[in-house]
Parts: sequence; C-alpha cells; structure tokens
Amino acid sequence: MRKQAILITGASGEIGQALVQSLHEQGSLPIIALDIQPLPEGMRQLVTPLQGDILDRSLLSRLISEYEIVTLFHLAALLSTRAEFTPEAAHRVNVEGTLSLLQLAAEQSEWRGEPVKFIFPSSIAAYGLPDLETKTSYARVREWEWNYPRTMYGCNKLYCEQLGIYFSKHYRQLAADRPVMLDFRCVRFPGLISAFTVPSGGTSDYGPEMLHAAAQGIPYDCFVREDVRIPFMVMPDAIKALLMLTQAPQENLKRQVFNVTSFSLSAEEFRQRVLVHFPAAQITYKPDLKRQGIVDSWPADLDDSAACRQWDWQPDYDADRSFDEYLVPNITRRYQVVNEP
Ligand code: AKB
Repeated sequence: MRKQAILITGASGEIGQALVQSLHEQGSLPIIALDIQPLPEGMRQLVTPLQGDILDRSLLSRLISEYEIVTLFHLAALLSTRAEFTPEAAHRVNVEGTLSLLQLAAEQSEWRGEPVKFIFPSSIAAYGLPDLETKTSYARVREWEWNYPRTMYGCNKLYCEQLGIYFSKHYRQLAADRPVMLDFRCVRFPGLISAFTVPSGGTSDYGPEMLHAAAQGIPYDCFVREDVRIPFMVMPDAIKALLMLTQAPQENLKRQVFNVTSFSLSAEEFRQRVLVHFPAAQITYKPDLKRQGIVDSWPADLDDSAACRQWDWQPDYDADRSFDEYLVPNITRRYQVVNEP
C-alpha cells in the first residue's frame, strides 16, 4: 500500500518554509518537501525531503509509486523580476511545471476515486493596470478586473489559474466516463513579508528588503518611488489563508480563485513605519524605472470580499500588528542572534 502524504513543491522558498512549520505543528499527514534547492537544516527532520526539479517526470513518477498524494501545495515558481531575465525558462518552470503537477494530481484523483486538493498561490501580478490614473480610480480590484498582466510571471500565474480550473471541471470532457477530477483552489496574494526569510527575485521585495536592511544597520536604496502603493501581507496570514482555503467546505466555494489581502501601504508609509522602530535606518530612494513600472501596473489594493464571504477569510494582522507584534520583534531577534559572538 502507498502511504498517504501531502506534497509541497518549492518547499525551500519563503512560503514553503512557513507552511512546513505550520503543517508540522498541526500534526498533519507526512509531508514530502520537494525543491530544487536543498532544504534548510532545521526543516529536514520535519519532512521527507526530496531534492529535484518539478520538470523531472521520472522523479514525479517515482514519487507517486510510493505515495498517495492527498493534498498538493504547488508553490514552486520563478518570481516576477527573475522571470523577466529568463522569460522562456520562467515559462517552463511556471507553466510546464504546473501542468505536469496538475496531471499528477489528476491521475492521483482517479486512482484514489477522490479528488486531490491542489492548492495554488497566485499573485497581484495577475493584474495589469495600464497607467497610474487607472490605478488610482480602481483602487480595490476584484478578481475578474484588469487581468492584463505585463510580466511573464503574471501571465504564467493567470494562465495556470485557468489550467487549474480546466483540470478540475473539464478535463477529459469527451471521454466516455467522467473522471474523478482534482479540486483546484487558488489565492491571489499581495506582496508577502516574512520575518524569518528574505525574499529574492520578486518585485514587491522592496518592502521586506527595507525592513531586513534596517534591522541589520545596512543602508538601503529603495527601487521604487515613494508614492508607489501595493497591498502587503505578513507570512502568518498567508499561511492562514492557504490552510483556511484548503479546509473550506467545497459547497461554500462559488469561485476557485480568490483575492486575499491585509494592508496597503505606499513605499513612504512603509519607510516611515520602519523608521519608527529603527530610527537610525538609512533608507533612500533610487528608483529603477523598469522595476517600478511593473509595480505601477499592480493594483493599489485588492477586494477580498469573496474570500471573506465564502470561507470566512480575515487577516489576523493589520499594518500596526504586523510591525509591532510580528515583524519587528522577530527580525530584531533574528539579527541579534546572527550578530552575537
Ligand atoms: C513578486 O514580487 O514577484 C511576488 C509577487 C507579488 O507575487 N512577491
């Protein structure tokens, strides 16, 4: 008999590390943690680590010969800035990788006679507003508005949302027997901020970078203008959103893709909050017009009322609580420990 398990791809990434911790604390099924990078030391004893590429079909086949995957959190992706340097490679990882995992989950659903839950984090990058005037007038965008991404990563996320819906509703629609289809659920995240990991390869990274630099006493040049505004969320709320959506009763869900958010700040409001806690921080503006152009195309805020109504979504951390209770104490401790002799 195969062992039941949860599969997490991109497990070494920011969301992956926090999700593993949380699932482990909840006492979940065994976790298979797949990533192309080695897992951080402290995580290895919590999971079955598997180092490899999501594009490696033989690795995925070996995996399902041993395990019955019940829930799949597909987190592996090349983020928005990195993807712009190698758009074709990003397409391979972000789209072909997702397709191959959807196929795996579809096959597993058939074998089990029960849908595999396929949980997919999408992003504000799925939106693309044409100019700042439009961004100001459509402050809180709804899921179906302005789906005109202008990054490879945003295009990949938007298309993979559609692929997920296809696999959960229409896959093999011409076959004689209707297959047992997977259960696809997706959240569109704002810029995420963790106190324990530093992001890399994203375009919302200026927020967390400001904070981590300030805590280390390192000067920081912010790569967007001071008035640039996007929504943010701290990692505990991101994990809460993924787990709440995973557990939501199917009959309550009228959609499969949901905005979630917690607070929206301009770069200057972010900087001011950092300065309250780290008054000596040296944060200046040195906009990179191209990266800033990407952030300018993202919405200033998200309308997450569908998630609130359908699965009782509510963030635990507003901006004050995020800085005062989660970010500042944990980041301060993190660098104190690192700097101690
Ligand atoms: C990125 O900046 O690419 C990500 C995102 C907003 O999805 N953090």
